[in-house]
Amino acid sequence: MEIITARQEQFINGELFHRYSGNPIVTADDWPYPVNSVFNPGAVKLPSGETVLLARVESRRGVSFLNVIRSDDGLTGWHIDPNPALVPEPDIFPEEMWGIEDPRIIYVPELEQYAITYTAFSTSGPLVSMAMTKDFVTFEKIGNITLPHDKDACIFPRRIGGNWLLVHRPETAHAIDIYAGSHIWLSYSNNLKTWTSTTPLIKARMGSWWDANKIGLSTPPIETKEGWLLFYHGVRNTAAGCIYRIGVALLDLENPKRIISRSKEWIFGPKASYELVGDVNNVVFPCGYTLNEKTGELRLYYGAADTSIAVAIGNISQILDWLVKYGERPVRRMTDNIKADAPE
Ligand code: BMA
Repeated sequence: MEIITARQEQFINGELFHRYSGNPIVTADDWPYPVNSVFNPGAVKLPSGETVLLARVESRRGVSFLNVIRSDDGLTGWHIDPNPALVPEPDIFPEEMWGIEDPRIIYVPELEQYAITYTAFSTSGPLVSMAMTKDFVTFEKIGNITLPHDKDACIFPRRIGGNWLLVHRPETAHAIDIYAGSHIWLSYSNNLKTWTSTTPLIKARMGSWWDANKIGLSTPPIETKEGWLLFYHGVRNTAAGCIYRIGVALLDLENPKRIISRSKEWIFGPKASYELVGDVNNVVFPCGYTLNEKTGELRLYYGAADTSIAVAIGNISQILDWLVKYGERPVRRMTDNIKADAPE
C-alpha cells in the first residue's frame, strides 16, 4: 500500500504553496462600516496590472453580498470600493433571498467580458447564478443558470467542440443514485443560459480520504499546455467538525471529461492560526487566482476560516510537474467500482 511517497518527496522539494507573510491581507476590520467577515474572493488581474478581488462580505445580519477590492501589486495597499458590486435583489431575482456568495471570475475573450458565477442562497438552498462585467464598475446580472442544490461553479473561458462548458457541484441525495453525494460535474451549453448533457466529472473519494464525501471547484479552470488545471476543495468530516483542504486535477484540453491526473494528497490545508480559528474553523477556500505568465507565479486568493482573505503563492510549472509525477493516473472513472477508492 503506497501512502507517503509523494508527500515525502514534496517535503524534500519544499511545499507547493507558501503563505504570504502579510496574511491575512484583508479582514472585516479594514471595512469602512461594520461587517461580520470578508472571505472567499474571486480574483482577476486586469490588463492594467491591477489585481481585483470580488470579496464575499457577510453582513452582521448573516446575509452575504459581493464587493470589489483593488491592489496594484495584489498583496498590499488594498482599496475597498465604497459601494458593493453585487447585492442580493430578491424582488428581481427571488433566488437571491438569503444572499450571494463565493464568486468565480473568468475572462471570456469571445464575449470581451468577465463572467462571474456565484452562489445564490435561495429559500430552497444554494444554486448557481451568473453576472457579466467589462470593467468591474458596472455589472449585468443574468440570473440563475442551475437549480438548487448546486454551487462551486465556473464556465471555461472558451468553447470546446463548439460548446460552452460549466463545471459545477450539484448535490444528489437519492439513495439509489450511484452518484449520490457532492461531486464535481460538467454541463454543456450553446447559449450560456441553458445547461444540458450534465455528466459527472470528479468523484469525492470515500472513507478516510481527505476528500471523502464532498468536493467542489475552487478556482476557475486554468488553461496550460498540459491541460486544464483544476483546483478543488475536499471536505473531511471529523468529530470536531469539517476540514476544508485543496487538491488539484488536470483535465484533457480538448476533452475535459478525460482526467489526466488527480492529486492523491491535498496540496494546501489549514495550518496558520487565521485558517484554524474563525467563524468556521479549519477552512481554506480559494475562489480565485492570478498567474504571472512570465515567472509562472500562481497566487491563490482564499477565504481563511470564513473570516478573512489570505494569499498562497506557488509556481505553476512545479505544480504541474508534481501532479503529473505523483497524481493518480490514469484516473478511475466515476462509474468504476467504489472499492477502488481504498488507498493502493
Ligand atoms: C462551503 C461554502 C463556503 C464556506 C465553506 C466552509 O459549503 O458555503 O462558502 O466557506 O462551506 O464553511
